[in-house]
Order: sequence, then structure tokens, then C-alpha cells
Amino acid sequence: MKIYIDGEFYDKENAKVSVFDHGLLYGDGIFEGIRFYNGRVRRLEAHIDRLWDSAKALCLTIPMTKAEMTEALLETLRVNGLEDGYVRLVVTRGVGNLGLDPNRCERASVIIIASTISLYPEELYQKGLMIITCATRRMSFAAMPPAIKSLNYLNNILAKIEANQAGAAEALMLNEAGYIAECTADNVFVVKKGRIFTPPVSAGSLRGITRGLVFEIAEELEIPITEVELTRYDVFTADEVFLTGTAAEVVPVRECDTRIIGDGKPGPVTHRVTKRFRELVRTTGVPFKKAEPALVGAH
Ligand code: PXG
Repeated sequence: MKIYIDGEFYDKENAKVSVFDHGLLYGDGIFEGIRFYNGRVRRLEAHIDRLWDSAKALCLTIPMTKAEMTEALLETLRVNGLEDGYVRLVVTRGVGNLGLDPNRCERASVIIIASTISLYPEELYQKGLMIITCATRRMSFAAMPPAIKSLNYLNNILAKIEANQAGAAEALMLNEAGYIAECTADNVFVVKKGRIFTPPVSAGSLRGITRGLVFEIAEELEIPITEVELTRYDVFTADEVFLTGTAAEVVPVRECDTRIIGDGKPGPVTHRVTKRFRELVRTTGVPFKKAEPALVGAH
């Protein structure tokens, strides 16, 4: 495994950051979790744009251009020789001193880690997840906008601990008004009478890249899709519920807070969306392999 740090590649054992990095000391930094399938990076441009938006919101200067970041990411995939997997882009505030002032950090650090990922076994995609509503509320956007994909995930981790304690796969997080925000690393979708509903990002969620893909797929398949405030009642009484995320992809929910969703089996809308999702990710996206020199110009 070769890990990119600030323009150099390091073996796993030697890939290290300073204990004075504010990413470690204060969670001051941002990241993206990106999937690649069949030698193609899924929605790379959208991930790079979201990284830059997170940086803008935090007054964090990324020390390279979007084109340079894209090339560094593709090069990391090439040197690691993977076809399918997960790549983590991290930008930390960089090395500073003890004291939270970001002005003391001279230069942000860029880290790129390519690996493999498998969140849930295939069985759960067939059967659906059991989830719970947790007591931990999604943090208010007035305090820390959940749209910033920051290195501070403690709000989500507190929720995940509740899910673990309940033996659930995920935790449904509500906002302070009691409306559904999202799960700990996934956006939430509800299907009722053939229509798809999902909370607006302003309810307290990340603007998920997979979420965006579901909007495109729904439009293509002519399934009506609407952003609307949702409550637990809407989840309990839904025909189908599914979650989306880079890691989870599109995953059905079977049960929430002991209520069985629909007839307890992943429904037809979830099936159609999942099928199209799986086709799209294998055939679209940014290819990262260089053509074999002998083949260049062969056709
Ligand atoms: N909400 C939150 C809070 C997330 O962290 C999503 C929704 C789904 O967004 P995307 O863009 O992935 O469709 C996320 C995504 C990890 C990991 O390693 C976390 C995410 C994605 C990939 C890996 O924990 N979070």
C-alpha cells in the first residue's frame, strides 16, 4: 500500500503525520470518501467540488488546484494497482502549535489513502437492515453545519455507539426540531405509494453524492422524487425505506424501532434504484488507468 502525503508516496508503516497537526489536535480538517468501481472513479468531480466547498466554509486553503488534486488521486489509484475500492481524501489544517488558532498553521496537509471497503454483507442487501432512532440529535447547522464533511465526526460517533448498543446496523438521527436528518454516514429515503421522499439538506444532513445519484436515477426511471421534512411516523408507515452512502451504496431498511417496514422485504422501488445504481457505477465515472503504450493509436 502506497499512501500519498503532500506530494510524496509512503509505505503504510511510514505514512505519518505530526502530533501538532490540527487535524489530530482539534479535528480541524475535511475529508471525502470516494468509491471506484471497475477502474473508474464514481462522481469524482462532485467529490472534489464538495471538498472545496467544505474548505471554503472553514477558511481552509487547499495548497493545490482541483486539477492537481484530481491527478494526485488518480495517480494514487494507479500506484496501488486496485480496480475496485475506496479512496479517502483528507485535508488537515496542518502543523500548528498547542492553541486552536488556525492562523498558526502555515500549510494544510493533503493525504490520499486508497484501500478496499465492504460495509455490509450481501445478505443484508437482500434482507434489509434493522435500525433504531437514537437519542443523540444531529448537531444544529447554526452550531456546526452538517454539510461540512469535517474531520470532527463525534456527533455521528455518539449516534453509532447507540446503534451498536442496540444491536442495530444504523442510527436514525433527528434534528433539534424532531425531523429526520440522516443516519450516521448515510442519507435516508422513504417510499410511499410509488413516490420517493427524502429530507432536504437543510434538515441537517450531508449533501450526499450517492443521494444526488439517486435523484438522477429516479428521474431517469420516472419515479417521482421530492425533498420534504420527514418524521419517524413517515418511516414507520412507509412502504419502503432505504439508505444511501458511498460506503453503504443503496441499502434497504427492514425494521425501525421494532416497526416492520412495509411487508418486511426490500420493495420494488428499492430494487429498481439499486439495479440501476449498480449498472451506472460500473460503466460511468473517471477511468484512471493509463492506456497500454502498445495499444495507443492502435485503432
Ligand atoms: N451523511 C454523512 C454524515 C456521511 O458521512 C453520507 C451522509 C453519505 O454521503 P455520500 O456522499 O457518501 O453519498 C455520509 C458519507 C467512512 C465513510 O469511512 C463515511 C462516508 C462515506 C464514505 C466513507 O466512514 N460518509
